Amino acid sequence: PPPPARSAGIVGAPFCKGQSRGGVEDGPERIRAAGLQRRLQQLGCAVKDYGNLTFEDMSPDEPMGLLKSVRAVGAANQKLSEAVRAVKEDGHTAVMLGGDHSLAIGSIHGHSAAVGELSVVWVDAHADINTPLTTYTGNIHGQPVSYLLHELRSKVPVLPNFSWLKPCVSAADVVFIGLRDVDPAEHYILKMLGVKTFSMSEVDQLGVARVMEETCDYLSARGKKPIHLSYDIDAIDPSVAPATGTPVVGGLTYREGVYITEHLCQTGLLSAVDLVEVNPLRGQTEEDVRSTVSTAVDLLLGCFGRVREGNHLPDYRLPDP
Ligand code: EXY
Ligand code: MN
Ligand code: MN
Ligand code: MN
Repeated sequence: PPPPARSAGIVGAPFCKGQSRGGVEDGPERIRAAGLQRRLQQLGCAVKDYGNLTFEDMSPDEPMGLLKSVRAVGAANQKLSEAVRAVKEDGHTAVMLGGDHSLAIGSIHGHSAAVGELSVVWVDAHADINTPLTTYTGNIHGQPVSYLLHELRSKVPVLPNFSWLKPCVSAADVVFIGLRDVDPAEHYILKMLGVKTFSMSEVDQLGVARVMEETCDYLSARGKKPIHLSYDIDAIDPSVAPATGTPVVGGLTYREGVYITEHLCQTGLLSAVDLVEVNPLRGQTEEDVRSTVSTAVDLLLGCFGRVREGNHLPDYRLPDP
């Protein structure tokens, strides 16, 4: 049967202050320039592009201990949360183009504000579950999950420009895929909360098809909730997606990465997608950037029904001679 009609509501979030490398704010424009909208439409997907958010300069934004750019990250995510909520209320599958992964705070919060309880699939080399007190880099892109989880509420202080944020996700509704660079405190938290994880070891052991079957079985056992896919491009191996701020060897192949999106699409529950950490300035060559951006686009297309056997629109007719 043809896939159900879908519509994508795209929000660009050109924001980089959850980490310290410039360039990641150019992700949304590069991904759009690679033809995202046209290629989604070729799949029969309706597209509304809400454009890019603009973020005010928050300076002075003095570090709080190690934590960097707290006020900017808080304000940006508050704005993003409202934007994603509006996209969901308009009836679209939300697509948030980052920007760095601190933006998952606002994206997931806004998604949840619109639809209620969520399942979250976090595809990343990293667990991004440091708290403001366990981080040793001070980069908030390594912390968003801790801000979102009910279970960590007492471990995350209320920070400036974050008073709007209430935890909205349960640890049992989250699955991580692709982990291979996890800090000791993060590992402790994952074990303490019993979070479901498929590190690269499990991807090797089980294969991606079984990882996805188990992911969806695990999540649906708690009820079929709308799925939020938060896809960090650094989950993909740096040989394929090198233009990112914190590359880690030993990642997902292109095929494994795309398979994850195809499988989640087929659940019919995919309700919002983040595509983050594409940093055009981190490529060594233009080919590095092209390969990274093109992979990002293909991951998004997989979320909206692209299958590798090919697609045609339902009204396609063969031309008569
Ligand atoms: N765990 C390290 C930190 O907390 O800074 C590295 C985090 C990298 C996060 C990237 C976006 O996924
Ligand atoms: Mn720039
Ligand atoms: Mn991440
Ligand atoms: Mn990462």
